Amino acid sequence: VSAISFNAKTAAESESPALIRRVTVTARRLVVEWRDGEESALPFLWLRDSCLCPFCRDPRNGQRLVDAIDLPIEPVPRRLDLSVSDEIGVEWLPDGHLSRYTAAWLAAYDLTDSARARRRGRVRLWGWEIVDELPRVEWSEVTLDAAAEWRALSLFKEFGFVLFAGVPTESGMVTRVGDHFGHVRVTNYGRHFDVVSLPNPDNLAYTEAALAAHTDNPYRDPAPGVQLLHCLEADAPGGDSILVDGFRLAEEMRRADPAGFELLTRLALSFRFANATADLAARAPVIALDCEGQLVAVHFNSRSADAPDMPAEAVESWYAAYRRFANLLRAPEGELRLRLDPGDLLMMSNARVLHGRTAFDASLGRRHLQGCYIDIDGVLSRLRLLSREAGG
Ligand code: NM2
Ligand code: OGA
Ligand code: ZN
Ligand code: ZN
Repeated sequence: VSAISFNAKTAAESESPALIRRVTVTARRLVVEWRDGEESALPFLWLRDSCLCPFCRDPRNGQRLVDAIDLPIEPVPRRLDLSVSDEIGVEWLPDGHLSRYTAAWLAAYDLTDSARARRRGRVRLWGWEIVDELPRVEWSEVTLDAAAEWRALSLFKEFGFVLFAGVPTESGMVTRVGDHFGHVRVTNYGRHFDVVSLPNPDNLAYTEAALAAHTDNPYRDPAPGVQLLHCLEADAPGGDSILVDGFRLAEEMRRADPAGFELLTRLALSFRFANATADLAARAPVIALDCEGQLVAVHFNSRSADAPDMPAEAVESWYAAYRRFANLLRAPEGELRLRLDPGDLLMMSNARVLHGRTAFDASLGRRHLQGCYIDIDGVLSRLRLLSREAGG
């Protein structure tokens, strides 16, 4: 089949400048040439399967009414209709089905590398240098203004954390904030937990000891996606907070030691937490990737690491890789050091950002944080809803 090309309706024929300049049909692709000269080559099968017409999607709820397996195996356009600016109408062979695709839809779902990267969202990898430009939002603004809330969640997505300032220092407020953005996950630690120094602690978090940067609860399946920590009292000397961008250092590890990186993604570590009422165990790699090799999560918590369960012949090289990554995580240029004041609330991706604290002296003053966990899906849902309102 030779390429057939169609000139889209020109800008002069409509009010706004057209986004689509030209549409070409090749053997298996509809090629859209955009105003800026970029091209998208969209497979017929994918287009036909993505049809938005009322026979393919229920207009009441947008849910699909057809399964890809019931579609023609090799759909081919018989005719294109370009009479409406920035819309492509397709009549399909062999079944005569009619589909329409708007430029906005095609741009949003485009399959080019840049479009796919845009959909993943902007990620800003950071180190100590962001100390003067923290992703920080006043809580009072969030409660009054959807745009401020959108900004806060966009910062959370970009940096992996956001600091809310001025959250009322009331017990249980942390779960109010958690339920606002998602659904609080009840665990063996309760709906929320109090991080204070206790006489007979069942977890090292409940002491005055320093906590090296870690992710929480890797012994849980799934590990909590998001952690909230609300500072209620901070009179004790010490107890400064440390945040580390695990994704930045995982990318550095990938560059500096590809073989070590690969070991940390391929071999799982065993994590465990056991006390009188819980015995939690899960296996997870220190660095988790998705099926395309993108970072999904870092699991790093030496306090809860069980004896590694891995093939004996892999042990030495795995430890060498682990040591290298742990040293990257400890390097001062990666550490963001903050002192939380009462009313500060950190909301962190527990998959990306590691947190820790310096030791404190509870004999000289009180220190009290309250924390809870929520899942990430609720947070991202909230961000999409707010983006919808913003027309984005
Ligand atoms: N606490 C504070 O994951 C961990 O074990 C860190 C978690 C006990 C809920 C501490
Ligand atoms: C925790 C924790 C940090 C702090 O409780 O898991 O990491 O600042 N606490 O006490
Ligand atoms: Zn359809
Ligand atoms: Zn923690």
